[in-house]
Amino acid sequence: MASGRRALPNILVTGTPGVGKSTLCEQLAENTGLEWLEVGQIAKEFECFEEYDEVYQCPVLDEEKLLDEMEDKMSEGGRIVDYHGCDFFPERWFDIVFVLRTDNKWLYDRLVSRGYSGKKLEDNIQCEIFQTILEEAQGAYKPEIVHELRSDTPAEMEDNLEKITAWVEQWKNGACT
Ligand code: DAT
Repeated sequence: MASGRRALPNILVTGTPGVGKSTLCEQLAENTGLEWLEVGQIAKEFECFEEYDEVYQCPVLDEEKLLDEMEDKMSEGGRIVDYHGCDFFPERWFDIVFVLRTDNKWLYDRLVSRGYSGKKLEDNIQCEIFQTILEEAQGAYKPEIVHELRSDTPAEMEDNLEKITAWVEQWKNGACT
């Protein structure tokens, strides 16, 4: 067992919008008792925004302010974080990183039903085609803690949930390094 290991792990779930991060995290928090930190909610609550991006129709995140707001909880451990980017978080925060991946034939419909259109829709589809977030995660964290998971179907979502829940249980029992 590594020295200085947290009693409860911190987990990052990342991937293109629509791949299933929040659906997975909500159930994972329920299964494991870990606290799910919704980055979007924290950003809103503490007003961690700089300006408004007209093209993407969303406010631009003030990353430094957000990280300051999250630091105490992340240092404690036992948190699940989901976000569609991952390289601005401190590497030391996470014990394991999951990158959810979805085939575009599914992702397109999910994003359209969320109201995405035009450039925002196309850019997010391209982001998934070019596996941008996977490469971002692989560049920001040690390869052995980065895991790519398919999230095309409800069965795959269930399987991912079971595997991650089992991993957390092992950690709680001191079996992971
Ligand atoms: P994200 O948080 O990555 O933006 P989400 O959890 O909000 O994604 O999911 C977007 C939509 O897609 C939501 O209606 C649930 C559905 N979905 C997510 N993962 C799925 C999967 N593996 N199989 C079927 N539907 C899925």
